[in-house]
Amino acid sequence: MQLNSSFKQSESFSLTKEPNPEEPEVDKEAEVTITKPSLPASIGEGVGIYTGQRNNSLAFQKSEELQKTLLLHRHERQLIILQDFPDPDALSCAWTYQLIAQQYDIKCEIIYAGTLSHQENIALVKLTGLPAQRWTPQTLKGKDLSCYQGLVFIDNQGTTSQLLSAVQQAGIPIVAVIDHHSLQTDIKADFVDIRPYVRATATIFTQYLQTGLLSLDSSIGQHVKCATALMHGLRSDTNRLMQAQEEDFMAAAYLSRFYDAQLLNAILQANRSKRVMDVIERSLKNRIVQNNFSIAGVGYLRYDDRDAIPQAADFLVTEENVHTAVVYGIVHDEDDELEVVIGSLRTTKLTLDPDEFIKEAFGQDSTGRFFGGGRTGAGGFEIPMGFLSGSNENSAYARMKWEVFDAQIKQKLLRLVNPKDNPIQSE
Ligand SMILES: [Mn+2]
Repeated sequence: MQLNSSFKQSESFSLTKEPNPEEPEVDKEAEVTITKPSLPASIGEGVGIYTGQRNNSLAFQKSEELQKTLLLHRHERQLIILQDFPDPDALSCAWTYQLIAQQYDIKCEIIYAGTLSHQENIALVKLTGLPAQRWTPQTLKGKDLSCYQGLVFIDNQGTTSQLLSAVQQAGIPIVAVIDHHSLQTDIKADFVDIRPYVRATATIFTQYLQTGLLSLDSSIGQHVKCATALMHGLRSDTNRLMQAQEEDFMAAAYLSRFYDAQLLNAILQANRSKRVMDVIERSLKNRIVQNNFSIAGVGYLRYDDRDAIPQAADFLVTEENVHTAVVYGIVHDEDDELEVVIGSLRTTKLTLDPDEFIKEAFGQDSTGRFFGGGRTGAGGFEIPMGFLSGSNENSAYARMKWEVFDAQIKQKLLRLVNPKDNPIQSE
């Protein structure tokens, strides 16, 4: 596993203003083989005490490492793999990587296996011309994967993509993993930049831009659109900057020089579909509130409406006396008869770690893989239904199946919400 000292360093990251004697000094003078990224004076000077030293040195070090990696992989074709249901943070960062890599004659295709289901994501892709493509596992079968020399995982570590096993079987090596979720799996890659304390991968990518990996130019339409996409990613992963920390604000400040506020507004104005509104209504109707947790099962929903689940959780967590909301449902893909239980957690409770909570609640599958995880304030889980998938033409059977999953998920959650209760007897 190639996790270097800077990753370990990041784990113990804190907002302390004291200089950390253990922090290794990055010897920039030693890097003679590559062009040193040039840091604009405005982020190096006069900007707060701790960011001045610590974060900049990590950002520099990682930018230099990434630059070296890209130099080693010049003229390649790479696949950037996003989670099955990519969000604005993932989409914008993948685009940024593509633009950075272009300078090294690396051609990247941005792919995801699921669907763009949130209305804002569809608007983002359409309005900015963001070059992401949907490749289902079927699409992959028809592709000649031998023309790709590298895989890149952005805003994920491969564990949330259906495409992972197929691309790994094709023997394509992992070139880079850039993410802000907690470490999900053992990673072997040329370049790893995982910073769980950063609120958005867009912050990491903006730092790459700031250290000179790509100089944004307001007169280039694509740069303006990409900066707008990054601003959207950053905002949406930080609950409109409300959970942003200094680094995220610094990144937003930098992007503010380039982004198109009107375009961002147009993306944010995208309306919810009626079906999404219906799922939110079901979540309101079905919710149970215990110990400041709001828990709602919403039954079956179509694959394309999957994003209604996090949106319902976003809404439920706004209720008075609720700090954490969990919403889940059975998502079905009509073509494949594939069913999976999908859930989202949202919390405003600072001491609740969504990653820990979800791993503790649902545990692991038979291969040792967790059913979900999370980042600050948010988490998600996916439980494949395997043999029980399909046959929902029989509505009594479909209802029974839902009731069993609903009861099982509630039991697992309530065990953590009310540690002393036995939820079966209490209901
Ligand atoms: Mn993210």
